[in-house]
Amino acid sequence: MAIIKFPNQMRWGVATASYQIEGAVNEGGRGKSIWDTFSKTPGKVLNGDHGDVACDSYHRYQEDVDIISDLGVDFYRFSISWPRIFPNGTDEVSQAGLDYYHRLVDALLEKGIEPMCTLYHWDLPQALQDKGGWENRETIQAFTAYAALMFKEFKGKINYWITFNEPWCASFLSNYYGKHAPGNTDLQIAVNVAHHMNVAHGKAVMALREIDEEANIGFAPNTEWNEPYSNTPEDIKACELANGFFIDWFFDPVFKGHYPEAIVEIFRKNNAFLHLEDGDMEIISQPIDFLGVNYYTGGVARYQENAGLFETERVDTGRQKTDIGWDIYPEGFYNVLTHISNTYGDIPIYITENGSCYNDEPHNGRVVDEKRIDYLKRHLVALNRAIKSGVNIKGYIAWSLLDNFEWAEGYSMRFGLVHVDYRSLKRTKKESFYWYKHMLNNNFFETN
Ligand code: JSK
Repeated sequence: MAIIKFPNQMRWGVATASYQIEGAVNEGGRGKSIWDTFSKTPGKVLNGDHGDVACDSYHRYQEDVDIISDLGVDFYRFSISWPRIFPNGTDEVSQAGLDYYHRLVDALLEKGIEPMCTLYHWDLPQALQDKGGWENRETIQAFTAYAALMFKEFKGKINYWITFNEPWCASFLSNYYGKHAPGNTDLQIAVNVAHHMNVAHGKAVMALREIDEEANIGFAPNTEWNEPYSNTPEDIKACELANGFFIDWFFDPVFKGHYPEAIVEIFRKNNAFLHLEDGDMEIISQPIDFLGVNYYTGGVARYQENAGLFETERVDTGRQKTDIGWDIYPEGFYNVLTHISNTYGDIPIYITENGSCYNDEPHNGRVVDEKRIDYLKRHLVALNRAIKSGVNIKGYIAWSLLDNFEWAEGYSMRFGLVHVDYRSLKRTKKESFYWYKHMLNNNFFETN
């Protein structure tokens, strides 16, 4: 047994995203997003699930804010649905959409909860997709206008902004692997999309500097950690590339002002090329205030000829998995954080997502999700080790407040600290909710 104690300044939170929880897709003048289209396309989402109702947080936000307040966190990380604000992506603004987020943010502030707001958590207005979406450089300008409006509207209320959540998912998973909206399977499109999102990120940072000198801004890439199966140069290189696809590809442009040559070379071999315009890299590499890190999983990997873009394959070493099939790999969390700190310097880091999928159901009003508590503890130990090693960790935000629409997995995969019954929409706090509440009340916990 050991006592794991966090610094007193450490801040804690819980996260959600608009399309995953809000529902009310036809209310308040909201326009369609690419996830409305994708989820209604047969075969794209498990069981034909979609976000029409989701957790109904559009109507139940006050109940959700009360739950967050009871949890006792400092931060609530949520996202704004771009098509609630600009139903057609650009031009006319929906006042009802703005009003909804003002009600939510005011309810948070009323309870002393700091809002952390993500601008792009994957729900692009369908009207923009109809004009090419993120493949089209005009979307950069549309995003900048949307971001600037949000900065003006919420100045003094929202002091933490995240431009893009998991740009790897929004570019490669969505446009090369075809698993998320809009569902393309073309590496050139994915590379263009990734680059345009990076430019849009930089433009939004520049807009914030003009509008609000007090507020902080960052982005939240998703990370994985692949540990080489052996110490052969082939396995080591394969893992560097696999990790670099998530980390270097998205971090180097922002922190170093260039793309990583090894990965550019692999794309080139696959006939996908970077198209840069003058000034793009200066825009992308604007200084940011903090980095968000999302981490869920990792594992052991090795070189395998012709295995995907990076000729890398995961090896099942018999580790435990969560219910979504992802390896539980807390050492990878420690390795990602120390690697980022060593490579990119002392930037303040918020863990913007970490959590686990376990599909426990209520029995007599209780959801006994001991495995989620165990996952949390093991990742908080890894986080604590990273802090002790000098990584500049400012906060930890658990994914997720609620069970919700888990994208291509629909409602079948539950990540919440709070259970949602999708028929009655009743919320039930899980044992992990009470564990987290108790832990952050104390700022320490005991391992067992
Ligand atoms: C969870 C990553 C944001 C928040 C959470 C899903 C994810 C994923 C999911 C990779 C992936 C699937 C599957 C198949 C093919 C490529 C959300 N985070 N979340 N984060 N990441 N194979 N390649 N070798 O809901 O909204 O890939 O991959």
